[in-house]
Amino acid sequence: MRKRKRLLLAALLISIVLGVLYFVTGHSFWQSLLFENQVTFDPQSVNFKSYIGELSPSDRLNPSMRHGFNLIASNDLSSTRPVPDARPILCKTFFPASPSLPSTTIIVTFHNEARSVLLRTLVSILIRSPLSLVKEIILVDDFSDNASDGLELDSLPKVKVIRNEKREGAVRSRIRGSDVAKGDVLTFLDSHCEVTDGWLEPLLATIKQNPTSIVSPVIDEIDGMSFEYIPRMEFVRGGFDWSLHFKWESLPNSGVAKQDATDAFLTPVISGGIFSIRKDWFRKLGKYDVQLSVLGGENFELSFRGWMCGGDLRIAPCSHVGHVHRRQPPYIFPEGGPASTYLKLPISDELGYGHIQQGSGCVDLDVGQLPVIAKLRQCVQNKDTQDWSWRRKGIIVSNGMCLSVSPSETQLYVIIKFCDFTDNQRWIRQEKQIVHEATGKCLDSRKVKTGLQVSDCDEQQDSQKWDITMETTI
Ligand code: LR7
Ligand code: MN
Repeated sequence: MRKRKRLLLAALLISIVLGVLYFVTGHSFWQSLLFENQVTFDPQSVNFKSYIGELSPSDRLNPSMRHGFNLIASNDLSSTRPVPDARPILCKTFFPASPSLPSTTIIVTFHNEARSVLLRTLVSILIRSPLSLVKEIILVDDFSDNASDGLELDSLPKVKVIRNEKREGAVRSRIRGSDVAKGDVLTFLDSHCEVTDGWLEPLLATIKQNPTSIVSPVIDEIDGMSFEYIPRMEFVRGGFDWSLHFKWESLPNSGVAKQDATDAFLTPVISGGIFSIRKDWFRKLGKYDVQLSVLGGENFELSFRGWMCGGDLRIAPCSHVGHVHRRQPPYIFPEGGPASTYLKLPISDELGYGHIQQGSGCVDLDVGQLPVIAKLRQCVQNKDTQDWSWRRKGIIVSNGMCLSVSPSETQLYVIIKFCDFTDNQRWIRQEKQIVHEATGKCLDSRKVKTGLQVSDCDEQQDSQKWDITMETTI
C-alpha cells in the first residue's frame, strides 16, 4: 500500500515538473526531445578539401568545359560562404521556425555534378535550415561516373544517398527519391544551389495554408563564371512561349501593387527544379510522366497537372534560393536532345524543318526588340533560334517569328518580325536557293558581318546556296 502511495506521489511530482518545463520552454522543447530535433550541424566537422580533391590538368586548362561553369572559381569558394539576404524586410519577422510547420524531405538529384558545387548545396541547406523541419535530405545519384561522389556525402547529418543502377534522368530520379521520402512535404533542389537564410519556412508555411499549392522560392542567380551570388529583386512569375520554352515575366504592375511583400503570389508555371509540394498531393497528381527522359517539359507537366486538378502554383517572395546559371547542359541526352527540341509539335503543312545552313553557319535570330536582322552564326545543336520551320504558305518561322524582308523599312536586310503572312514573308525554294517572293531576290550571306540580305539571284554564288536539315517536298 505504502509503495503504491510513493509511486503515485512520484508520478505527481514528475507531472508537475514536466508541466512547469512545458510552460517555461514551450512546445518546441518537447518536440526536440521527442523527435529528431537535436541534430545539429557543425561545418568544422567536414573535411571539405579532401572531398573536393584536386583539379585535374584538363580542368585547370579549361575550367568551364566539364560542367558548363567555372570549376576553379567554385573550388576556391568556401562551402559555407555567406550569401546575401535578399528577402523583403518584413519576411524576417513574419516566418519564425515554427514546430507546427509540416516537416519536409529535401530531394537533390545529380548526374556528374562538380563536387564543390554539390557539397555547397548540401552545406547551405544544413547551415541555413531549421533542422527540426528537415526530415531527411535524399541525394539521388543518377548513375554518375564516380559512385563515391555521392557515397562520401552519406556521413553528413540527415543525408541519405540513393544511387541509380543506370542513368534515369532527373524526372525518374526525383520520383525515386519521393517514393522513399518520409516527410509530409517534398522539397526539390537542383544539385548546384545555395539556399539563403529563412528560405524553408515560407515554403512550408505557404503549403500549410494551401495544401494543394506547389510553391517555388524566388530563384536568384549564381553566376556560372564568377560564382557571384546575384539576388533577384523584382517580382517575376513563370511563363512560356508557343514552343513551350520557359520564360520569366514581370508581374503586371497591378499585381505587384496588390502584393503583400510576404505573401506567395500565383504563377502559371514553375521553372522546374526548385519547389515544395505536399507528398500526398504529388502522388495524387500522378507525380511525373515516367516516360520523360533526362529532363525538360516536366515543369510544365507538373504545373498543368496542378492547375487542372484544382490546385495552384505560387512563388514565395520570402524564400530565396540561388541556382548556378550555366549556358548549356554539361551532360549528353542519350535519347537525343533536350525535350524542347524534339517534343516539337508536328505541323501538317511543314515543308522543311531544322537548320538553314551554309557550311558551318546557320541562320539565327536574336531574341529582343523587334525587328531584328537575321544573322549567320556558327551552327550549334539544340538552339531553338536556329531551328526553322518552313510552312506550305511559304513562311519560315522560328519562335513564332517570321523571316521577312521589308524594303521600305530595312532595305534588303532580312529581318525577323511577327508573322503577318504578306508577300514580304513568303519564300520559295529553287534548287539550293531561297527566293523572296515579293522582291524575287535570293537569300544571301555575303555581308555576313552586318546580317543576312537578299540580292539578285545568281546560281553561281555560293553565298546563295543553302541546305535545310529536313526537307520534304519543297
Ligand atoms: O540525367 C540527368 N540526371 C539528373 O539527375 C540530368 C540532370 N540531372 C540533375 C542535375 O544534376 C540537376 O540537379 O537534374 C537537375 C536539373 O538539371 P540541370 O540543372 O542541368 O537543369 P537546368 O537547371 O538547366 O534546367 C531547369 O529546367 C529543367 C526543365 O526541364 C529542370 O526542371 C531543372 O530542374 C530546371 N532548373 C531549375 O528550375 C533551377 C532554376 C532555374 C532558374 C532560374
Ligand atoms: Mn540547374
